[in-house]
Amino acid sequence: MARKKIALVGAGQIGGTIALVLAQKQLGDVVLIDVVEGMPQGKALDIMEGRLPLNTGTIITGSSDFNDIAGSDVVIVTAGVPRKPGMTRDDLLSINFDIIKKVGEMIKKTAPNAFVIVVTNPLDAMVYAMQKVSGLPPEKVVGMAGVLDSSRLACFVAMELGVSADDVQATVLGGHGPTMVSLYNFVSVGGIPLPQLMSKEKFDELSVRTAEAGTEIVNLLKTGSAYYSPAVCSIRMAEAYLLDKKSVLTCAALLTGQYGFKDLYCGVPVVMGAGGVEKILEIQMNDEEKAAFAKSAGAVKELVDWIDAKMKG
Ligand code: TXD
Repeated sequence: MARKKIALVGAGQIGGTIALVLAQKQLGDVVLIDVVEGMPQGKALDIMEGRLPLNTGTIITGSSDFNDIAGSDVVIVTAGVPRKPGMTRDDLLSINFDIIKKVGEMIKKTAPNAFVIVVTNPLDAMVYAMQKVSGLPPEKVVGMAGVLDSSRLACFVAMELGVSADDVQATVLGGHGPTMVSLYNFVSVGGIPLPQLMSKEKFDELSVRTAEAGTEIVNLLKTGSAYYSPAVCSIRMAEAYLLDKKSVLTCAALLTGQYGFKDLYCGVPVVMGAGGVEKILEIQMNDEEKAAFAKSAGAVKELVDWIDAKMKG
């Protein structure tokens, strides 16, 4: 079987970390692409030189030429400008839209069969733009956020209960922003429903911390945003696709009527496999959760309207 090709567009903090972990996982050869001349080449060579102790034969190359996206099986897009303290994700809208447009046009031309995972913020709007610009089937264009937001909630629950984080499953839906929706009844701790182990009041505190988790890290780092956990969450999605795992995870997917919304990317649970988003799962929420989801989707809609106007103009 031919080796898979994974293009990482954006070789900054998240892109570089993804390259290192992909080398360990040996899912395919990696090309790191960035506009900064020398940096992707340097990071690629640096990881290449660590392959003996990493026990891997993965080939990682660096490039400043978007043509090197050509023929990729998976493209993970982190290219853009990250948040600085005081900036919201939406402040990034205009700058990052221009970047996504360029990348999307190149994917359309050179890698039309790729599975595209967008990470760049504001996430739901950027993945929407990517699908429109690239013209790829919506099931092959997804946004990474729900895996991270759910992993953050699972982390906080595990810390609170003093249990192993990998025994906690959580589901966070909606847009990747302050309106994201953490679901109390959908957290399981080693198979035990969370309401049997934690009060709703305590959960609500953790849910607020989850919605603010990105900002908490931005404020600590001061020079950028989270990157280790976003990197490994992106890889979880690439792995689901490349290994046809049929993973059940939350990602930004194009809604075509599910949850009462149409032509909008928003975080929902899906089945992810070789077909990309093979199914959007519609789960039963209570009235409070439904209202919170509608509010969150409404916030995404405002950004999407901006993009639609920009694409027409
Ligand atoms: O859950 C999520 N989706 C996220 C998203 C979690 C954390 C961070 N999230 C967003 O990912 C963040 O707000 C940014 O928009 C992206 C990338 O974050 P990262 O921390 O990796 O940012 P860096 O280190 O600044 O890397 C971005 C790189 C940088 O090296 C630029 O030179 C490059 O993008 N860049 C480009 N590469 C290719 N092509 C173009 N046009 C380009 N412009 C900038």
